[in-house]
Amino acid sequence: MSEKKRIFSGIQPSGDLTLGSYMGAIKNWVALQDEYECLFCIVDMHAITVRQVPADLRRRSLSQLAQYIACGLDPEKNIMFIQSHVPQHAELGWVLGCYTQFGELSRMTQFKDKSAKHADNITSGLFTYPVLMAADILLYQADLVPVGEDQKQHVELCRDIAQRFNYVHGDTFTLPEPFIPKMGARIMSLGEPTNKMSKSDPDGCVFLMDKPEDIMRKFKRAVTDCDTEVRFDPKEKPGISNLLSIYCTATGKTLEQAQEEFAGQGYGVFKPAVGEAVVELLRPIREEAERLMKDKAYLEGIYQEGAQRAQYVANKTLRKVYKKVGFVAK
Ligand code: AQP
Repeated sequence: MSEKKRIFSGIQPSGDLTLGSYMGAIKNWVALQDEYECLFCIVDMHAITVRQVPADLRRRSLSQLAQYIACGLDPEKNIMFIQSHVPQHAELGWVLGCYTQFGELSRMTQFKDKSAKHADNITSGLFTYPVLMAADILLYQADLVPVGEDQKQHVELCRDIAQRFNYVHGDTFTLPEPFIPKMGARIMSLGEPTNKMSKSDPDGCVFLMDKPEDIMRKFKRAVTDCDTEVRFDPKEKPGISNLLSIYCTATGKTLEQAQEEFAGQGYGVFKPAVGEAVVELLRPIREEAERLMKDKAYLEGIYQEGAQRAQYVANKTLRKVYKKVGFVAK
């Protein structure tokens, strides 16, 4: 690999890709791919921290790769792969778990939220998920991790684990920085604008593969407030503020420009305009992803080569780690 700084990021195929994951993460991946050496992963091992239907998980993993490419990620430039194809993730995950405190994991907001949502199936995998995520990042000595706001806490924990390991065993891991966009870092649900837009909440969520008529319907129904003013004020007007963020991220306009554009127009004009901006943003992505999904051999070639290239880098780190902790060389 070259001397460029390195990026690692991934998304779970636990549901279809959403407008939230696009605006919070993928959009930045595309913007940074020329400047950095990038690894983009489909983190299927994270997805099984909550129960999945196996056939759906398989289908979504492949479709996610097609959507990554359709969003503008160049498979020639970037290493794109499926996490379970690179066993070093699980191997480093085990070692790092021995450098992570129970108390640290108990404080993770996502664990608290997800264990409340899946109260009948709170697995140890769900609890130790951030350790596997730390392994994902540290294996590749990533400098930067472009994620949405909700993942900031996990990247900070990853730094703490790396720092602890480095302190005990000497310099081993690069300390990664989270890279969070100024606009679009936290896209909220269209049905419940005080909650994050999540793939597990299909009512409040726009999927990248949604048809234009579905997108328009979702935006026309988006929950707002009983006022009429299109103004950015997340506390008083969470629904409208969320729509403004989406509109600005989709069109590249500033909040000031957008507020001026819709001054005195009311929600009846504003909501469909946001819908149309998103339809135009997603149309080429959906069409290209549908085309790519018909070429399974092409996608297979990309994830197989990606796994090979990823393993080469991952192995170097893992060998170093195994030596440092005192394992006998093979
Ligand atoms: N609503 C969002 N706004 C901004 N960024 C978001 N991301 C996710 N939702 C939003 C970012 O996209 C990446 C997706 O990561 P993931 O799918 O691996 O994790 P997640 O955050 O658990 O996704 P969901 O949709 O919330 O899944 P479920 O419904 O299964 O709980 C990350 O970079 C994330 O920050």
